[in-house]
Amino acid sequence: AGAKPIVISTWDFGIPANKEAWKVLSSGGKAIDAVEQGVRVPEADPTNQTVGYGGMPDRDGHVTLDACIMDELGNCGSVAGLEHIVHPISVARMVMKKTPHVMLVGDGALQFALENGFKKENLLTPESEKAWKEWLKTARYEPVMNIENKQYEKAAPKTLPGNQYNHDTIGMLALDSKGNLSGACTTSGMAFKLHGRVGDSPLIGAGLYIDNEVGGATSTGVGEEIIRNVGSFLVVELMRQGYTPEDACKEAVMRIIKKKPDTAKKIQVGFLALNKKGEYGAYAIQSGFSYAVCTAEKDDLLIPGKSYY
Ligand code: SD4
Repeated sequence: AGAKPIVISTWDFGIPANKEAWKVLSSGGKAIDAVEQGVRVPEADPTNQTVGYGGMPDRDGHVTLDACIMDELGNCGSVAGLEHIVHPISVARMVMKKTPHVMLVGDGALQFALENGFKKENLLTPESEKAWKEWLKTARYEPVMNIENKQYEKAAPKTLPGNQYNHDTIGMLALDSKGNLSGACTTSGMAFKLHGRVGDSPLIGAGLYIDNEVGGATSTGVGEEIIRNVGSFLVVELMRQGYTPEDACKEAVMRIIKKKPDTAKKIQVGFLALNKKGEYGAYAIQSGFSYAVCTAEKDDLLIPGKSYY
């Protein structure tokens, strides 16, 4: 009790998302409500081509969304490959609340959403459709780096088909005034992925993990490498052993680099962690990763994540 609330989230679009989450936290609300409200902001933003509405489609032109949410009691809900719904995070929360399951996928997730009052909408914006059609000309699947990474923008310019807007999931972690932790993670996944491909973001333990005794972690980047290492769970378990949030994120990144040094040179993966005391940290393979922090004192901070390269 008597904790100082804090919310942190991935990338610069975490700033407006944190603001929304902060409204909940600053009025004494629950972390689980804060993270849901927070990530709904980028989900609804059509200019954000990596989350929710406006997200990049898969190679067949379908916008398929992945999201999960986890609370302080270890309750969790998740959807993967969900089409036509602007707020997959709220569907994930409903899976958590209303069903005996953790995860729904594809048509079943859509059916569940529609039965629960979510509206069916077209998520493919003209901009994302245009980028997809451009990509189809070569149809090369080369997920190279996040768009903020200047160093790699040269090698893989945004204009090069297949490289646009590939990794920018929002992962958010919050600690509320009662000292409870929750997290949310939502994405349209890797642009131009195979139809049916699921990333780390909707997988509890990979894209997100919360243990209210210890802390929480979330991830962004090439999901396959995060899944292989059960990244977010690993970060939380390392914090349990006494690692600081940043050291835990670093060790999780090092596992990826150690196992696949050549792959790691060419991809981005970043972890973000928050512990029970409200201490936070991040670490990424490549430079260019950033995260947003919001507390009563430090409103709207954007922090460059440390990185291996
Ligand atoms: C995925 N991790 O689907 C997501 C993509 C991502 O920043 O994080 N982008 O693999």
